[in-house]
Amino acid sequence: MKHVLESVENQFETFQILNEDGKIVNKADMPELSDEELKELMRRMVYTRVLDQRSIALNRQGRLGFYAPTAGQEASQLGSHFALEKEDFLLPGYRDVPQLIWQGLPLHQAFLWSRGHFAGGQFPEDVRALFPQIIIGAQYVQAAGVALGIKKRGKQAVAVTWTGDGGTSQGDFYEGMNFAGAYKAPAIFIAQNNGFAISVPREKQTSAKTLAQKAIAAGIEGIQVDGMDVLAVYAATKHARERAINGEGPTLIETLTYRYGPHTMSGDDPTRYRSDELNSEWEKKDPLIRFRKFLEGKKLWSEEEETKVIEEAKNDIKEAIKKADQAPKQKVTDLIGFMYEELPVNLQAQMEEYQAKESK
Ligand SMILES: Cc1ncc(C[n+]2csc(CCOP(=O)(O)OP(=O)(O)O)c2C)c(N)n1
Ligand SMILES: [Mg+2]
Repeated sequence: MKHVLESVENQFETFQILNEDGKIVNKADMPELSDEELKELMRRMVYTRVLDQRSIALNRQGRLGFYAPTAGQEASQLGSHFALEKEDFLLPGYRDVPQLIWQGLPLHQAFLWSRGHFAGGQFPEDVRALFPQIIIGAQYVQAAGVALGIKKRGKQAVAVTWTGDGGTSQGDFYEGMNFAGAYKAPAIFIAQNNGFAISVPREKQTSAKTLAQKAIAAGIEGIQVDGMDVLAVYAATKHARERAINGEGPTLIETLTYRYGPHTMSGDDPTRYRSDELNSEWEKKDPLIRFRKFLEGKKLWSEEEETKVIEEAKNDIKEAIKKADQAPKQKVTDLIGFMYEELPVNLQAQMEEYQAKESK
């Protein structure tokens, strides 16, 4: 038995295209991206890094609510998202707000979502996504259902979901993949392995050598990717999307990544469970540094361009937080009205009660 396990585990190698020095190490799998697309990828990563820094600052000033930092995970989040189409359906976790922004969710709405304002969850019609899932792993089951719906309607689209390494220890993780596999539903399951579920290291969460191998039991494809390499994440997701659209079933993608900041801004202190050595080991793998080197080598990126993106991001954020501040204070009647298409009898009574109170 051990022999079988070993031989399966040893087949999972980390897929990489761009090494830490920004050099192509795998020409054969280099995705076909135009110069403009390569620059757009960099633009999005730089912008998102600024958004993270500003969100942390805004949170500390008491101007944002719940916030889960994203720095370090840009290649994993944006490389995978860049391989998708507008008609694909996104099922993100609480750390995956950047994918929603690049899918078209206005920034001020993301800020309202962070504040727990119901308007933050009312996505524009053309943003095909659920708002970020807080229940660990639950989005994997939802993604299986959405993917099956897409298949039944004969649409050329996929359902894509992101969870963390901790999410892969949940029952929902296995149920979602198994169900989607059984129906060959067009789903892409992404497990962002940032090494920790809050303070619990990945090694303590499972005996499995890789998270990607967990696909095997569901009878679906699994791949482990260097999650600090935006080109590798993009290529793996693009390939998974093609397979899904062609009726070849779902894929599990494990991205090896790291979050530089705390788990969330609600009191986590990562110095209690992560060493400076570990932090600097991962900072050397930084997705922005390596991609910047790659682009500079091709004369596609400069300091001026980067400064322009940073300024643009800062301005957008300033405007968006102003807009979020102008949102009407939420009322109990908004909350009740938003929940159901037709109000159940018990809530009708509450609605009337609060309408009367709020009109005073
Ligand atoms: C079902 C469930 N159990 C526990 C929690 C509390 N919780 C919030 S985040 C988290 C850790 C998740 O870690 P991981 O999946 O690795 O994602 P990361 O935060 O590292 O992105 C836990 C246990 C929860 N939200 N839902
Ligand atoms: Mg994690």
